[in-house]
Amino acid sequence: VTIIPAALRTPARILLLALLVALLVPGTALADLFTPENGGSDNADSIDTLYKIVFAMAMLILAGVWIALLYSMIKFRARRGAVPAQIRGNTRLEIGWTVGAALVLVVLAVVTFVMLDDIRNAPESGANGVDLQQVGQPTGTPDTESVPPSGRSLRIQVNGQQYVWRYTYPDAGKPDDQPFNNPFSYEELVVPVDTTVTLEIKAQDVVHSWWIPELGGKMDAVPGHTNWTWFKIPADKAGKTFRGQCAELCGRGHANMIAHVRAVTPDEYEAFIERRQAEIESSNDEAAKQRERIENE
Ligand SMILES: [Cu+2]
Repeated sequence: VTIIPAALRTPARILLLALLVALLVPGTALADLFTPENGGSDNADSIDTLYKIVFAMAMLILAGVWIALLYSMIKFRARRGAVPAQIRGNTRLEIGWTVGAALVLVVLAVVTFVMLDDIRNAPESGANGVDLQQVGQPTGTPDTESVPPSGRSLRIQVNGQQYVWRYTYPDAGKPDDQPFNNPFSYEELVVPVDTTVTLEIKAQDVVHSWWIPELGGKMDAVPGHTNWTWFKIPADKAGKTFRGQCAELCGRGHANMIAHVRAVTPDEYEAFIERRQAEIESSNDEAAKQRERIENE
């Protein structure tokens, strides 16, 4: 207490000071408390920017309303029983606040539609991305903006089921027509950086919701329907894991339905796919041997 100037040494002032210091200290913890998480993909960054613009406008309007309200309360306060002037039919005022509110909405709509392009439409993969010819790319372009204009992206199937996410990767060098031979993984999705990853999202039982906050918006996984979304992780994020969670209450085990996206270099991705394919092949061989043994008994 002795380091605090005498003028501030009342309990209320010390409390206020402590509160201000407490707000300043956990800067990083507060970084995304009021705004969407971002940093993992351009679409997440655009969502964050759009949110901040709308939030700033809303805060300005809130401040304006409160200042006018407090000013009026103090300036025009009256004694008990006094009746303030009854104003109605002020045409100029009424047109003013109608047009003002409409203008705010028009500005919001224009800003949103301008930024929606970066949020919805997938960009091309970068120069440091994985060689799509090498790792396999499904044939045929789906009718979705989640694929870049060239149609070339790493297309991964995401399947929601009670209570785990399953990912099916393209089969290197083969068309994507034999899903049971494709490399797959559960819970953790491994993706190369600087590569546009297009997700084909489905569900096999109930509605789930795919959501990795740092990689963009939510996308519902609906039985009998395919949804698409995309992300592109910057090259310097290799080695980072982005964490998410099924965002739609899907049953008793919903809380355990977590999702990780691990960003790796293109070389590491190719090695991962090769390893998975070798594991699937040896498992299939083992199963075939057992089947043969049972049939011959
Ligand atoms: Cu779920």
